[in-house]
Amino acid sequence: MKIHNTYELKKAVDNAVDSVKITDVHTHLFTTDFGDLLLWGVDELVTYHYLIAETMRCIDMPYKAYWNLSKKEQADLIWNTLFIERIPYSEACRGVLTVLAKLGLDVGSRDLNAYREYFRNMTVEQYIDKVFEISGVKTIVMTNDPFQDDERAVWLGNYKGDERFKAALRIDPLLNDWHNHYKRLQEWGYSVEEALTEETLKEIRRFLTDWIDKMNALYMAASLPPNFTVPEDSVRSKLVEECIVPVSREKNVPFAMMIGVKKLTNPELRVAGDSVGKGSIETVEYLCAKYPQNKFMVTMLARENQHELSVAARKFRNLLIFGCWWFLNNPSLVEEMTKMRFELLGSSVIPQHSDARVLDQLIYKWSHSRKIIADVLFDKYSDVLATGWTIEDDEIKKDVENIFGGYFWNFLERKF
Ligand code: FIX
Ligand code: ZN
Repeated sequence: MKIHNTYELKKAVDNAVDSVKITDVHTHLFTTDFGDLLLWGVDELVTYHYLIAETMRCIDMPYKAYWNLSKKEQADLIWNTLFIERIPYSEACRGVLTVLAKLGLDVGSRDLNAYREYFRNMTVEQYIDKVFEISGVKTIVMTNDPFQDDERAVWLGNYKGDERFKAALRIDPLLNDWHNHYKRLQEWGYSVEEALTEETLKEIRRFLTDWIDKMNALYMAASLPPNFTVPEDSVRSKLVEECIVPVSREKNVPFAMMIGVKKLTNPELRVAGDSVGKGSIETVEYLCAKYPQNKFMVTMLARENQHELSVAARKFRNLLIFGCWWFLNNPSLVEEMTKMRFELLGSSVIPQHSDARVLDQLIYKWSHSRKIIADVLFDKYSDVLATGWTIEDDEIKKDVENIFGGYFWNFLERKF
């Protein structure tokens, strides 16, 4: 049906965005095969590391004392500090309230114990179904690291899987800390040594191939520091060009570079202690230009990298940019980045991923992002209509399906 006015446009955009089934290309969630690695429920939600960082700003408790508290005590402390003593309007705080509201709980009661009751008789399987239904997420991509022993054991044991959960092979230890991890590959039967001999490089390629096959990984990924540079005279640069790139091309799986993390800026905050630094767009441009048959997915953590990354994506069809990552996943920056990306790239971008670490977060991260992306799309479509161009509601539906996952699946299929 042709759209005749902004009322019909708003309705068509809201219907399409509210009903689209999402592919979430980057999360830290796990199938039930992995047991406690899958975090869920209100205490995990309230002790999300974003909220730990925000709480520790407000109290003088020694970090060590916080880490010695039980999970319930940590949640009680965070709840009291950020939700009772203050109005919870940071994005991570508001997210908790959105989850509680979407679950139909009495948010106004501010009663954490009542919220805990809700989960008392819930099984994880029931809750996975509920969260996928409420959030409108159809498929999530996990972060799977063979160097994590408890996770590795499941892959080597009786992993059954769940159609809704896909795998991504995460290789930070290999790329960022080869010196301390090459012995792991030796233990696992790969004839590597610390020096990157031809034999070692061949065996690293075999390791990557084995795990892509074992996991049926959709892509390989690594979180990389602001100074990540290729080419340079370094182990990491050699591993990228001699191992990651050839295996990525041969298996036709993208290499996802997540650039700009300053690890443990405050080590006492542990998982909450990482910060951000501007990365090198020249490295992204170099890799995309030198390896046109390879596919690269890139997200950068610094706001300062966003415009040049969008311009780089204009230059290279083998570059797919994704998400408003971590410290960028706030309404003001999601709107700014989404507008810029749609204006520079049209729909050939993945505007968002959730990065959910706790299952429940799919509900709020996607509720918040859907609204912003819908508003930006409405603006863009309105501008198009204002020229006299016509738009059909089916075209809007197709465009929305594309940006909430279709373009990602299409990118995985493409061979350059
Ligand atoms: O490297 C990553 O995948 C990051 O997303 C995480 O390490 C980070 O802690 C996070 O969850 C951010 O949202
Ligand atoms: Zn992540």
